[in-house]
Amino acid sequence: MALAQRSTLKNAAAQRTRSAAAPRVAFSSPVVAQLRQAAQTVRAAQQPAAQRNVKAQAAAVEATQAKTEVYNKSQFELYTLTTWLLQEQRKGKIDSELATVISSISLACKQIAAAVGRSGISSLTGVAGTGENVQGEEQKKLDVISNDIFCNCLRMSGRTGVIASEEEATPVAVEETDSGNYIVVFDPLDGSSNIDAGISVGSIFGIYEPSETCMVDGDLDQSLEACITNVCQPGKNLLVAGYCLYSSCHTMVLTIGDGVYGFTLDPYVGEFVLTHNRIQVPEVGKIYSFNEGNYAMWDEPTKKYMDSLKDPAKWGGKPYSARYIGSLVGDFHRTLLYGGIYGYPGDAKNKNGKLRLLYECAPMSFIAEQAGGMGSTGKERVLDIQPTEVHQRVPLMIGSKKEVEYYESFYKN
Ligand code: FDP
Repeated sequence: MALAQRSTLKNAAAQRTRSAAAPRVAFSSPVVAQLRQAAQTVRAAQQPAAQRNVKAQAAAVEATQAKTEVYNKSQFELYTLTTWLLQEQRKGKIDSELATVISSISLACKQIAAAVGRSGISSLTGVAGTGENVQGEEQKKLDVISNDIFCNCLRMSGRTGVIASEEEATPVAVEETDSGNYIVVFDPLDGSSNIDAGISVGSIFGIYEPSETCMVDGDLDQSLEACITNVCQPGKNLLVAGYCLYSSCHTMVLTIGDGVYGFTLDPYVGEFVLTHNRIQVPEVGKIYSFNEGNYAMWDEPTKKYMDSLKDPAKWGGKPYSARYIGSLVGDFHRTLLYGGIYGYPGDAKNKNGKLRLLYECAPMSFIAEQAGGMGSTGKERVLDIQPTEVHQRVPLMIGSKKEVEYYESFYKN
Protein backbone atom coordinates (compact mmCIF):
# COMPACT_ATOMS: atom_id res chain seq x y z
CA MET A 1 0.00 0.00 0.00
CA ALA A 2 1.36 3.46 -0.90
CA LEU A 3 2.59 5.58 1.96
CA ALA A 4 0.14 8.38 1.17
CA GLN A 5 -2.80 5.98 1.19
CA ARG A 6 -1.72 4.47 4.48
CA SER A 7 -1.40 7.94 5.98
CA THR A 8 -4.90 8.79 4.84
CA LEU A 9 -6.22 5.80 6.75
CA LYS A 10 -4.57 7.04 9.87
CA ASN A 11 -6.81 9.10 12.11
CA ALA A 12 -4.93 9.78 15.33
CA ALA A 13 -5.50 13.16 16.97
CA ALA A 14 -2.66 15.62 17.57
CA GLN A 15 -0.18 14.66 20.23
CA ARG A 16 -0.51 16.46 23.56
CA THR A 17 2.17 17.17 26.04
CA ARG A 18 2.12 15.25 29.24
CA SER A 19 3.97 15.66 32.42
CA ALA A 20 4.41 13.33 35.30
CA ALA A 21 5.81 13.82 38.76
CA ALA A 22 9.38 12.62 38.92
CA PRO A 23 9.33 9.48 41.05
CA ARG A 24 11.54 9.60 44.15
CA VAL A 25 13.23 6.52 45.48
CA ALA A 26 12.66 6.14 49.22
CA PHE A 27 13.77 3.33 51.49
CA SER A 28 11.94 2.72 54.74
CA SER A 29 14.03 3.25 57.89
CA PRO A 30 13.83 -0.39 59.18
CA VAL A 31 15.36 -1.49 55.88
CA VAL A 32 18.17 1.09 56.17
CA ALA A 33 18.83 0.02 59.78
CA GLN A 34 18.96 -3.61 58.74
CA LEU A 35 21.42 -2.87 55.96
CA ARG A 36 23.63 -0.82 58.32
CA GLN A 37 23.69 -3.63 60.84
CA ALA A 38 24.55 -6.15 58.15
CA ALA A 39 27.39 -3.91 56.91
CA GLN A 40 28.82 -3.55 60.46
CA THR A 41 28.82 -7.27 61.09
CA VAL A 42 30.39 -7.93 57.69
CA ARG A 43 33.19 -5.44 58.51
CA ALA A 44 33.77 -7.20 61.84
CA ALA A 45 33.93 -10.58 60.13
CA GLN A 46 36.58 -9.29 57.71
CA GLN A 47 39.15 -8.55 60.54
CA PRO A 48 42.09 -11.03 60.92
CA ALA A 49 41.27 -13.85 63.35
CA ALA A 50 43.98 -12.83 65.88
CA GLN A 51 42.55 -9.37 66.28
CA ARG A 52 39.12 -10.64 66.96
CA ASN A 53 37.83 -11.00 70.44
CA VAL A 54 35.02 -13.36 71.40
CA LYS A 55 32.48 -10.66 70.64
CA ALA A 56 33.95 -10.15 67.20
CA GLN A 57 33.89 -13.88 66.54
CA ALA A 58 30.24 -13.99 67.45
CA ALA A 59 29.73 -11.07 65.10
CA ALA A 60 31.47 -13.05 62.35
CA VAL A 61 28.96 -15.86 62.66
CA GLU A 62 26.17 -13.32 62.74
CA ALA A 63 27.60 -11.64 59.66
CA THR A 64 27.29 -14.81 57.64
CA GLN A 65 23.73 -15.23 58.85
CA ALA A 66 22.92 -11.57 58.21
CA LYS A 67 24.31 -11.77 54.67
CA THR A 68 22.33 -14.92 53.99
CA GLU A 69 19.20 -13.44 55.50
CA VAL A 70 19.39 -10.24 53.48
CA TYR A 71 19.96 -12.24 50.32
CA ASN A 72 17.27 -14.82 51.00
CA LYS A 73 14.68 -12.19 51.74
CA SER A 74 15.26 -10.87 48.23
CA GLN A 75 13.67 -7.63 49.28
CA PHE A 76 15.17 -5.79 46.32
CA GLU A 77 14.53 -8.47 43.77
CA LEU A 78 11.92 -7.34 41.25
CA TYR A 79 10.32 -9.75 38.84
CA THR A 80 9.27 -7.26 36.22
CA LEU A 81 7.03 -7.60 33.18
CA THR A 82 10.18 -7.31 31.04
CA THR A 83 11.78 -10.23 32.90
CA TRP A 84 8.58 -12.24 32.57
CA LEU A 85 8.40 -11.57 28.82
CA LEU A 86 12.01 -12.67 28.40
CA GLN A 87 11.30 -15.88 30.32
CA GLU A 88 8.21 -16.64 28.22
CA GLN A 89 10.28 -15.97 25.11
CA ARG A 90 12.97 -18.34 26.36
CA LYS A 91 10.29 -21.01 26.96
CA GLY A 92 9.14 -20.53 23.36
CA LYS A 93 5.67 -19.31 24.32
CA ILE A 94 5.99 -15.99 22.51
CA ASP A 95 8.43 -14.62 19.98
CA SER A 96 10.43 -11.42 20.31
CA GLU A 97 8.08 -9.56 17.96
CA LEU A 98 5.07 -10.25 20.16
CA ALA A 99 7.07 -9.42 23.30
CA THR A 100 7.87 -6.05 21.71
CA VAL A 101 4.18 -5.33 21.07
CA ILE A 102 3.29 -6.20 24.67
CA SER A 103 6.15 -4.01 25.93
CA SER A 104 4.93 -1.09 23.85
CA ILE A 105 1.44 -1.53 25.32
CA SER A 106 2.87 -1.56 28.83
CA LEU A 107 4.62 1.73 28.04
CA ALA A 108 1.31 3.17 26.84
CA CYS A 109 -0.33 2.05 30.08
CA LYS A 110 2.38 3.71 32.18
CA GLN A 111 1.88 6.96 30.28
CA ILE A 112 -1.90 6.77 30.66
CA ALA A 113 -1.53 5.97 34.38
CA ALA A 114 0.53 9.17 34.76
CA ALA A 115 -2.00 11.22 32.78
CA VAL A 116 -4.96 9.79 34.76
CA GLY A 117 -3.19 10.36 38.07
CA ARG A 118 -2.55 14.01 37.28
CA SER A 119 -5.74 14.73 35.36
CA GLY A 120 -7.27 16.96 38.03
CA ILE A 121 -4.04 18.93 38.41
CA SER A 122 -3.15 19.23 34.73
CA SER A 123 -6.62 20.27 33.51
CA LEU A 124 -7.13 16.97 31.72
CA THR A 125 -10.66 16.42 33.02
CA GLY A 126 -13.82 17.22 31.08
CA VAL A 127 -14.86 16.84 27.48
CA ALA A 128 -12.43 17.16 24.59
CA GLY A 129 -14.67 19.34 22.46
CA THR A 130 -14.21 16.94 19.55
CA GLY A 131 -17.89 15.98 19.61
CA GLU A 132 -19.11 12.40 19.72
CA ASN A 133 -17.01 9.40 18.80
CA VAL A 134 -18.25 6.69 16.45
CA GLN A 135 -20.19 5.16 19.38
CA GLY A 136 -22.23 8.34 19.74
CA GLU A 137 -20.52 9.10 23.06
CA GLU A 138 -18.95 12.44 23.84
CA GLN A 139 -15.16 12.10 23.97
CA LYS A 140 -13.41 13.13 27.15
CA LYS A 141 -10.01 14.84 26.98
CA LEU A 142 -8.45 11.73 28.44
CA ASP A 143 -10.15 9.49 25.84
CA VAL A 144 -8.38 11.44 23.08
CA ILE A 145 -5.06 11.58 24.94
CA SER A 146 -5.12 7.86 25.80
CA ASN A 147 -5.91 6.98 22.20
CA ASP A 148 -2.97 9.09 21.02
CA ILE A 149 -0.68 7.42 23.53
CA PHE A 150 -1.75 3.90 22.51
CA CYS A 151 -1.48 4.65 18.78
CA ASN A 152 1.95 6.25 19.16
CA CYS A 153 3.39 3.46 21.30
CA LEU A 154 2.10 0.77 18.94
CA ARG A 155 3.32 2.63 15.87
CA MET A 156 6.75 3.14 17.39
CA SER A 157 7.02 -0.55 18.27
CA GLY A 158 7.35 -1.21 14.54
CA ARG A 159 5.56 -4.53 14.99
CA THR A 160 1.94 -3.51 14.47
CA GLY A 161 0.25 -3.48 11.08
CA VAL A 162 -3.33 -2.59 11.94
CA ILE A 163 -4.90 -1.04 15.00
CA ALA A 164 -8.59 -0.85 15.86
CA SER A 165 -9.62 1.46 18.66
CA GLU A 166 -12.88 2.35 20.32
CA GLU A 167 -12.05 5.94 19.51
CA GLU A 168 -11.45 5.43 15.77
CA ALA A 169 -14.31 5.02 13.30
CA THR A 170 -12.41 2.45 11.23
CA PRO A 171 -9.29 0.33 11.71
CA VAL A 172 -6.08 2.23 11.11
CA ALA A 173 -3.20 0.90 9.06
CA VAL A 174 0.19 1.83 10.46
CA GLU A 175 2.41 3.77 8.02
CA GLU A 176 4.65 1.54 5.98
CA THR A 177 7.86 2.82 7.58
CA ASP A 178 6.72 1.84 11.09
CA SER A 179 4.63 -1.13 10.12
CA GLY A 180 4.78 -4.69 11.41
CA ASN A 181 2.23 -7.42 11.20
CA TYR A 182 0.33 -7.77 14.47
CA ILE A 183 -3.25 -6.61 14.72
CA VAL A 184 -4.03 -4.81 17.96
CA VAL A 185 -7.56 -4.00 19.13
CA PHE A 186 -8.02 -1.75 22.14
CA ASP A 187 -10.19 0.51 24.19
CA PRO A 188 -7.66 3.07 25.40
CA LEU A 189 -9.72 4.39 28.32
CA ASP A 190 -12.71 2.31 29.31
CA GLY A 191 -15.13 3.67 31.89
CA SER A 192 -14.12 7.24 31.15
CA SER A 193 -17.49 8.60 32.30
CA ASN A 194 -16.04 7.99 35.79
CA ILE A 195 -12.82 9.85 35.22
CA ASP A 196 -13.73 13.32 36.50
CA ALA A 197 -14.69 11.83 39.88
CA GLY A 198 -11.33 10.08 40.22
CA ILE A 199 -12.92 6.63 40.02
CA SER A 200 -11.14 3.57 38.58
CA VAL A 201 -10.82 3.34 34.81
CA GLY A 202 -8.78 1.07 32.57
CA SER A 203 -7.40 0.16 29.15
CA ILE A 204 -8.32 -3.12 27.43
CA PHE A 205 -6.43 -4.72 24.55
CA GLY A 206 -6.18 -7.83 22.40
CA ILE A 207 -3.54 -8.96 19.89
CA TYR A 208 -4.28 -11.11 16.85
CA GLU A 209 -2.15 -13.19 14.54
CA PRO A 210 0.05 -11.39 12.01
CA SER A 211 -1.57 -11.04 8.63
CA GLU A 212 -0.31 -9.79 5.31
CA THR A 213 -3.67 -9.31 3.67
CA CYS A 214 -3.96 -5.68 4.74
CA MET A 215 -0.99 -4.84 2.53
CA VAL A 216 -3.14 -4.37 -0.54
CA ASP A 217 -1.65 -2.27 -3.33
CA GLY A 218 -4.79 -0.78 -4.70
CA ASP A 219 -7.39 1.78 -3.96
CA LEU A 220 -8.20 3.11 -0.56
CA ASP A 221 -11.56 1.34 -0.27
CA GLN A 222 -9.94 -2.00 -0.99
CA SER A 223 -7.29 -1.44 1.66
CA LEU A 224 -9.83 -0.34 4.23
CA GLU A 225 -11.95 -3.38 3.54
CA ALA A 226 -8.91 -5.63 3.95
CA CYS A 227 -8.13 -3.98 7.29
CA ILE A 228 -11.68 -4.54 8.52
CA THR A 229 -11.60 -8.19 7.45
CA ASN A 230 -8.34 -8.65 9.34
CA VAL A 231 -9.62 -7.05 12.48
CA CYS A 232 -12.96 -8.87 12.54
CA GLN A 233 -11.71 -12.14 13.97
CA PRO A 234 -13.43 -14.24 16.64
CA GLY A 235 -11.97 -13.97 20.14
CA LYS A 236 -10.80 -17.59 20.03
CA ASN A 237 -8.08 -16.41 17.60
CA LEU A 238 -6.60 -14.02 20.17
CA LEU A 239 -2.92 -14.54 20.93
CA VAL A 240 -2.82 -12.10 23.83
CA ALA A 241 -5.41 -10.24 25.88
CA GLY A 242 -5.01 -7.88 28.77
CA TYR A 243 -6.12 -4.82 30.61
CA CYS A 244 -4.61 -2.21 32.84
CA LEU A 245 -6.59 -0.93 35.81
CA TYR A 246 -5.82 2.65 36.88
CA SER A 247 -6.86 2.78 40.49
CA SER A 248 -5.40 2.97 44.02
CA CYS A 249 -2.63 0.98 42.35
CA HIS A 250 -2.18 0.38 38.64
CA THR A 251 -2.36 -3.28 37.66
CA MET A 252 -1.80 -4.85 34.28
CA VAL A 253 -3.44 -8.27 33.86
CA LEU A 254 -2.27 -10.35 30.95
CA THR A 255 -2.70 -13.70 29.26
CA ILE A 256 -0.71 -15.13 26.38
CA GLY A 257 -2.95 -18.21 26.34
CA ASP A 258 -1.24 -19.96 29.23
CA GLY A 259 -2.75 -18.69 32.48
CA VAL A 260 -3.35 -15.17 33.72
CA TYR A 261 -0.72 -12.96 35.35
CA GLY A 262 -1.01 -9.62 37.14
CA PHE A 263 1.71 -6.98 37.29
CA THR A 264 1.47 -3.95 39.56
CA LEU A 265 3.19 -0.70 38.62
CA ASP A 266 5.94 0.13 41.10
CA PRO A 267 5.83 3.94 41.02
CA TYR A 268 9.36 4.29 42.40
CA VAL A 269 11.00 2.03 39.88
CA GLY A 270 8.61 2.77 37.01
CA GLU A 271 8.15 -0.91 36.15
CA PHE A 272 5.25 -3.36 36.22
CA VAL A 273 6.18 -6.02 38.77
CA LEU A 274 4.71 -9.53 38.95
CA THR A 275 2.26 -9.56 41.87
CA HIS A 276 -0.41 -12.06 40.81
CA ASN A 277 0.93 -15.39 39.64
CA ARG A 278 -1.50 -17.57 37.66
CA ILE A 279 -4.77 -15.93 38.71
CA GLN A 280 -7.70 -18.31 39.14
CA VAL A 281 -11.21 -16.90 39.39
CA PRO A 282 -13.13 -18.64 42.21
CA GLU A 283 -15.62 -21.13 40.77
CA VAL A 284 -18.48 -19.48 42.65
CA GLY A 285 -18.87 -16.02 44.19
CA LYS A 286 -21.89 -14.32 45.67
CA ILE A 287 -21.36 -10.86 44.19
CA TYR A 288 -23.24 -9.58 41.15
CA SER A 289 -22.30 -6.52 39.14
CA PHE A 290 -25.12 -5.33 36.83
CA ASN A 291 -26.60 -1.90 36.12
CA GLU A 292 -29.96 -2.65 37.70
CA GLY A 293 -31.30 0.70 36.56
CA ASN A 294 -32.09 -1.14 33.33
CA TYR A 295 -34.19 -3.82 35.11
CA ALA A 296 -37.53 -2.75 33.63
CA MET A 297 -36.07 -3.06 30.10
CA TRP A 298 -34.55 -6.53 30.61
CA ASP A 299 -36.13 -9.67 29.18
CA GLU A 300 -37.94 -12.19 31.43
CA PRO A 301 -35.04 -14.67 31.90
CA THR A 302 -32.72 -11.87 33.06
CA LYS A 303 -35.36 -10.42 35.40
CA LYS A 304 -36.04 -13.86 36.89
CA TYR A 305 -32.32 -14.45 37.32
CA MET A 306 -31.86 -11.13 39.12
CA ASP A 307 -34.88 -11.76 41.35
CA SER A 308 -33.44 -15.13 42.31
CA LEU A 309 -30.09 -13.62 43.40
CA LYS A 310 -31.94 -11.31 45.79
CA ASP A 311 -34.17 -13.98 47.31
CA PRO A 312 -32.77 -14.78 50.80
CA ALA A 313 -34.83 -17.99 50.99
CA LYS A 314 -32.85 -19.38 48.07
CA TRP A 315 -29.43 -18.74 49.56
CA GLY A 316 -29.68 -19.81 53.20
CA GLY A 317 -30.87 -16.39 54.36
CA LYS A 318 -28.07 -14.39 52.74
CA PRO A 319 -28.73 -13.11 49.24
CA TYR A 320 -26.03 -12.02 46.78
CA SER A 321 -24.26 -8.69 47.31
CA ALA A 322 -24.39 -5.97 44.65
CA ARG A 323 -21.21 -4.15 43.57
CA TYR A 324 -21.26 -1.90 40.51
CA ILE A 325 -18.66 0.74 39.71
CA GLY A 326 -19.85 1.23 36.14
CA SER A 327 -16.29 0.83 34.91
CA LEU A 328 -15.84 -2.52 33.17
CA VAL A 329 -12.15 -2.93 34.01
CA GLY A 330 -12.71 -2.21 37.71
CA ASP A 331 -15.82 -4.38 37.96
CA PHE A 332 -14.16 -7.21 36.04
CA HIS A 333 -10.93 -7.04 38.06
CA ARG A 334 -12.86 -7.41 41.32
CA THR A 335 -14.86 -10.29 39.85
CA LEU A 336 -11.67 -12.02 38.70
CA LEU A 337 -10.10 -11.80 42.15
CA TYR A 338 -13.13 -12.27 44.44
CA GLY A 339 -15.43 -14.34 42.21
CA GLY A 340 -19.00 -13.56 41.18
CA ILE A 341 -20.49 -12.29 37.95
CA TYR A 342 -20.34 -9.10 35.90
CA GLY A 343 -23.21 -8.66 33.48
CA TYR A 344 -24.32 -6.25 30.82
CA PRO A 345 -27.34 -7.90 29.18
CA GLY A 346 -29.28 -6.68 26.19
CA ASP A 347 -32.46 -4.77 26.89
CA ALA A 348 -35.54 -3.41 25.13
CA LYS A 349 -33.61 -0.32 24.02
CA ASN A 350 -30.26 -1.93 23.14
CA LYS A 351 -30.84 -5.54 22.26
CA ASN A 352 -27.11 -6.32 22.35
CA GLY A 353 -26.35 -4.31 25.46
CA LYS A 354 -23.62 -1.70 25.53
CA LEU A 355 -20.26 -3.43 25.48
CA ARG A 356 -18.20 -3.91 22.35
CA LEU A 357 -17.25 -7.39 21.20
CA LEU A 358 -13.83 -6.77 19.69
CA TYR A 359 -12.04 -4.69 22.27
CA GLU A 360 -14.07 -5.28 25.44
CA CYS A 361 -15.99 -8.58 25.53
CA ALA A 362 -13.57 -10.82 23.60
CA PRO A 363 -10.32 -9.87 25.42
CA MET A 364 -12.07 -10.02 28.82
CA SER A 365 -13.59 -13.42 27.96
CA PHE A 366 -10.19 -14.76 26.92
CA ILE A 367 -8.79 -13.66 30.29
CA ALA A 368 -11.80 -15.12 32.16
CA GLU A 369 -11.43 -18.51 30.44
CA GLN A 370 -7.69 -18.58 31.03
CA ALA A 371 -8.40 -17.99 34.72
CA GLY A 372 -10.89 -20.89 34.83
CA GLY A 373 -13.99 -18.71 34.44
CA MET A 374 -16.41 -18.04 31.60
CA GLY A 375 -17.54 -15.31 29.21
CA SER A 376 -20.98 -15.74 27.64
CA THR A 377 -23.76 -13.73 26.06
CA GLY A 378 -26.15 -15.88 28.11
CA LYS A 379 -26.76 -18.03 25.07
CA GLU A 380 -23.33 -18.61 23.55
CA ARG A 381 -19.60 -18.46 24.26
CA VAL A 382 -18.28 -14.95 23.52
CA LEU A 383 -15.00 -16.26 22.03
CA ASP A 384 -16.94 -18.17 19.33
CA ILE A 385 -18.70 -15.11 17.92
CA GLN A 386 -17.54 -14.08 14.45
CA PRO A 387 -17.65 -10.26 14.41
CA THR A 388 -19.46 -8.73 11.47
CA GLU A 389 -18.44 -5.16 12.24
CA VAL A 390 -15.68 -3.44 14.17
CA HIS A 391 -17.82 -1.72 16.81
CA GLN A 392 -20.35 -4.54 17.22
CA ARG A 393 -21.97 -4.90 20.65
CA VAL A 394 -22.90 -8.13 22.42
CA PRO A 395 -24.42 -8.95 25.82
CA LEU A 396 -21.75 -10.01 28.31
CA MET A 397 -21.98 -12.29 31.35
CA ILE A 398 -18.53 -12.95 32.73
CA GLY A 399 -16.78 -14.26 35.81
CA SER A 400 -17.02 -17.40 37.95
CA LYS A 401 -17.89 -20.50 35.93
CA LYS A 402 -20.79 -21.63 38.09
CA GLU A 403 -22.27 -18.13 38.25
CA VAL A 404 -22.24 -17.66 34.47
CA GLU A 405 -23.70 -21.15 34.02
CA TYR A 406 -26.44 -20.24 36.49
CA TYR A 407 -27.34 -17.18 34.37
CA GLU A 408 -27.36 -19.33 31.21
CA SER A 409 -29.70 -21.83 32.88
CA PHE A 410 -32.49 -19.20 32.81
CA TYR A 411 -32.36 -19.23 29.02
CA LYS A 412 -32.37 -23.02 28.83
CA ASN A 413 -35.41 -23.59 31.06
P1 FDP B 1 -18.06 4.17 29.85
O1 FDP B 1 -19.30 4.40 29.05
O2 FDP B 1 -17.92 5.09 31.01
O3 FDP B 1 -16.80 4.12 29.00
O4 FDP B 1 -18.02 0.35 27.86
C1 FDP B 1 -18.17 1.51 28.45
C2 FDP B 1 -18.58 1.52 29.91
O5 FDP B 1 -18.19 2.70 30.52
C3 FDP B 1 -18.02 0.37 30.76
O6 FDP B 1 -16.73 0.58 31.23
C4 FDP B 1 -19.00 0.27 31.87
O7 FDP B 1 -19.03 -0.99 32.51
C5 FDP B 1 -20.29 0.57 31.20
O8 FDP B 1 -19.98 1.39 30.05
C6 FDP B 1 -21.22 1.32 32.08
O9 FDP B 1 -22.42 1.49 31.45
P2 FDP B 1 -23.72 2.02 32.22
O10 FDP B 1 -23.44 3.44 32.57
O11 FDP B 1 -24.82 1.88 31.26
O12 FDP B 1 -23.89 1.19 33.44
